[in-house]
Amino acid sequence: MNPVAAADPAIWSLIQAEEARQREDLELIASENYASAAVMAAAGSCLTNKYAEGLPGKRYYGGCGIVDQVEDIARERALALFDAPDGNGARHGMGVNVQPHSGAQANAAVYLSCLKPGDCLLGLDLSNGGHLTHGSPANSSGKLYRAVHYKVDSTGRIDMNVVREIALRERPRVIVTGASAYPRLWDFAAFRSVADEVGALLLADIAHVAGLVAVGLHPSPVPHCDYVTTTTHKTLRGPRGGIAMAKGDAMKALNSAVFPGSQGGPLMHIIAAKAVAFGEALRPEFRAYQQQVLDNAQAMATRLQERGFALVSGGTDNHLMLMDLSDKPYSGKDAEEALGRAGITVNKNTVPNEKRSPFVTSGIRLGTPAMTTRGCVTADAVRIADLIADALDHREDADRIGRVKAEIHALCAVHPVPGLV
Ligand code: DSN
Repeated sequence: MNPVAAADPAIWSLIQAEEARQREDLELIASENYASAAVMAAAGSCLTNKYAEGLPGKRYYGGCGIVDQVEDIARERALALFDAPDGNGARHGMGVNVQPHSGAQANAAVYLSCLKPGDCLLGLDLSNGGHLTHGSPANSSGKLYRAVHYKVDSTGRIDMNVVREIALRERPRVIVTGASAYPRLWDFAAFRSVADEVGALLLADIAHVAGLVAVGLHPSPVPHCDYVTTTTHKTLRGPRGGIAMAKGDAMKALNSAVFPGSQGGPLMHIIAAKAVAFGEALRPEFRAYQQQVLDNAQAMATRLQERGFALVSGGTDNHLMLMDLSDKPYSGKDAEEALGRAGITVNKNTVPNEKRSPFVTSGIRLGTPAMTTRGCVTADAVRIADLIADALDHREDADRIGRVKAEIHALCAVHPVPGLV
């Protein structure tokens, strides 16, 4: 019997219910994925019992000899993934801290390491696809620092001339690249040139595209940026968590900003799970997986547009797309709810020039990382796009929604989640 089942039937039954939901329904939230059984086992290991404040070889606790080796392996693998993007083995001099509990913690640590309260930070506007930690007034990044924002243009893309104009006017200390809902590639070299012109530091938050960056299917920020942060659980397919990288001497201040600056003891069980995930990402199969993520996103985007749905920027270059429902008689919230009834999990999302509140919105965000992990290929992606269109076009028709749900559940049964079998 599972020990949780024996000790705590209430929690066990909820874990079982959530596992059934993950198995049976189709997960299209762009920031979610299914970690492998090995990653989950490491996250559930006895390493949760160990305190290890400090860094390997420089801890404030005894008994850290073994977890030191775990953290060293995690750091080496992270740098093997991200610090040598040119394909010739040459490193760019990045260091890495694998202790941030999340992407938000990683970003907060970077800011703490290089900004003073009141310094200016320039990032992508939240309602245009940016992230809370890129200077939203609701987040410490927008409360402690003077945050200013760039937006996408009328085509849904970032216009570097506008970014440059804002940077010349505002003189930010840090320019932040990266997003939660931007379907196009980032031109890190162009951002570097703007940063150099105004004397700013450059941070790339690659939380969404990290898996694509790791295998060379998205340009790498490493040659151009002073700092790179990412979560480990999205396209990278590891445990929930973050890492923070800095070039050269900046790593020392970043390490101090993680601990003791903003965190206490590291989660050694999660660091072990990160190491396992990085090991998986270094294997050739991971590149094939990321290519399929892209192929599925292309197939889905094309079919949705054929079915009359507008996508922000007219398509996608990465793992996600943003459906703009402004021309439809229903909101993003309505669409999320209708797709939920059909067994398809998505999130409502603001679109550029949003007229509705963030709790209602005029868009939904779709991503292919999780469905690709369960083995869906482009023919499945086209069919899923048709089922999404059917569910939205007939969202008040319970029979039609029921038929979509039955087909989605059949598709998911044919493609079981590898970590849950
Ligand atoms: N990064 C956000 C997302 O993309 O869902 C969560 O903070």
